Amino acid sequence: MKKKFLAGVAIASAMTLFLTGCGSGSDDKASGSGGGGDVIKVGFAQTGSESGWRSANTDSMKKAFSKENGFDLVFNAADNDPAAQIAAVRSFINQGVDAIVVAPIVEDGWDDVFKEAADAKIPVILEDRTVSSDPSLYATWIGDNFEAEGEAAGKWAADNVGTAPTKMVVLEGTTGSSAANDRATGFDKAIAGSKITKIDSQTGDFTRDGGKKVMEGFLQKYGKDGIDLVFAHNDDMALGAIEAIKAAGATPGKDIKIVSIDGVHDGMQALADGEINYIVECNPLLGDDAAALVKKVIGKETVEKANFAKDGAFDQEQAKAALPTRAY
Ligand code: GZL
Repeated sequence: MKKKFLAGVAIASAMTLFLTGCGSGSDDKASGSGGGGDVIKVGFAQTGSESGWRSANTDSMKKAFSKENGFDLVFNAADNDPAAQIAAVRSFINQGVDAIVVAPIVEDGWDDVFKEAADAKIPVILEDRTVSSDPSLYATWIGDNFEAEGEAAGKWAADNVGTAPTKMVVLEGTTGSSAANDRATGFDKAIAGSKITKIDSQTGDFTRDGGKKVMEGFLQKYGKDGIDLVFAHNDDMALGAIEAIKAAGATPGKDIKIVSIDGVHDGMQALADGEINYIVECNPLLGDDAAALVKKVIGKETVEKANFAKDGAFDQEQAKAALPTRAY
């Protein structure tokens, strides 16, 4: 995780404890709608529908923020457009929701609209990615440890491929997103000292089509014999890269090895089929925990500033064993 984010967490936790104890903005909301079993109106600003991970995350959130669970959900998917996502949050403020949940597409640019939410006494809860704003501007965050995911992927690459000179290309996630930034940080730390050389790196925006197009460009530039390893920031881009590698007459997972992050069904299937070599999981099923956090914040209970989901990792044999019972 970003050092600033974690540093802020330490400071803000104390502030959170203080604010919650002394009545944060949500108290006013709690005395109105949302407290004491009333329906809680929540605006959820989702990134869009860019990947299999995102679909699983949206399903999890919609199931958790249901009428049966005491919520009235206003959902917006911003089609991976940061300006549209900020506009959606502003719209939630104008609608007078009780709480706002955001899966921020990018880290920067949130200060103003979060301050508007604070002025309207509407708590902001972050889900999935993080932001560079001061932690005092949001009540809490729940998600996965992206830097640890990158480090686990890099350690696998260093231990299993980087023992011999290795030419690697990287398919980066959305530019400016904490998931892309932190995975890159963790991975680069883990491969330091190995024989892996990063020869190129470009964003595929977390989409299958983006990964395919960027990989096609790398193959044109370096040739199928000029690339030994692909690090994909998510499975969807890895799946696009597989299509490009096959079209170039090479065998993914053998001629060109692939390490990826997410663990979505199609990625795990490709891993089990030997077309991907290793996947570090990023759990998208955050809905129940996010809903519980919203209820705590509305009810002025003390919450941790950072709440981490648990992630696993899989090689090809482990994927075969896990596939039949995977929840997504
Ligand atoms: C990670 C999430 C990323 C996934 C991608 O928590 O933000 O965004 O890794 C998704 O698949 O598009």
